Amino acid sequence: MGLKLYSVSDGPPSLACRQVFAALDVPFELVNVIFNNGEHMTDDYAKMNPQKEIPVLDDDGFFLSESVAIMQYICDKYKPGSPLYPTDPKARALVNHRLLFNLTTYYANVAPYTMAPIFFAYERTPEGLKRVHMALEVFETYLTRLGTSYAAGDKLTIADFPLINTTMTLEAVGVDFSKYDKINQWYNNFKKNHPDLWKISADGMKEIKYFDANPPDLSHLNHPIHPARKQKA
Ligand SMILES: N[C@@H](CCC(=O)N[C@@H](CS)C(=O)NCC(=O)O)C(=O)O
Repeated sequence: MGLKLYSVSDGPPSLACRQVFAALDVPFELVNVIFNNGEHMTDDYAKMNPQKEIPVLDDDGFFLSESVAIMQYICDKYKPGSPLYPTDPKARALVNHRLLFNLTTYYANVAPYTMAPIFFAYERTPEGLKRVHMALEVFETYLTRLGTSYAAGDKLTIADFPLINTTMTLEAVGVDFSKYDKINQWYNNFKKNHPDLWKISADGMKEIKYFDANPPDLSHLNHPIHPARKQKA
């Protein structure tokens, strides 16, 4: 009963949802899903989320997946009117835009370079890095044009969390993004001004760094999409 978040401890979408709970001070039960054991690939898990992805929210039997939908729902249901998800149409539109920008462009181009090669048989290619920089350029442009200290305005909003966690994966695997002044300023401000929220990302980053240095053999998952990388003997 109550509010449960099925979450993976190093997954950027899961970390973003946890940051919303923490920022709003909404109590919930954290259910740790072990990705490397394929706990998200079972038939039972598919009853909660047919996409077999983590995170999933269970609000007393109301199941919701997709981290963006989860973040929006937590705000709307548990802290309506919070500055974290403003109700003014333009302010909210900017938040929604940044959330979708992360989903479709920033994370979509960064994660295949940073995260996927850790867990599966993908390479970090120059082409992949080009895509990362294309996404960074666009994000830098948004921050420059808006000229605010947060991603969607002068205050922290739910848009910052997924963007922070995408950027964290770049730091975790050592991609140099130092030339993007606005991104660095925004990222460092978040770390400095929201240490408790940053700790959620930092703990995830520790795990990503560990797995990047010690890539796991996930061939036992028989993943339907991702090619397994066998451990070198
Ligand atoms: N669009 C989804 C993406 C969630 C996602 O990709 N989660 C990863 C873990 S970080 C996952 O569950 N992947 C399943 C798999 O690769 O088998 C969201 O934002 O919630």
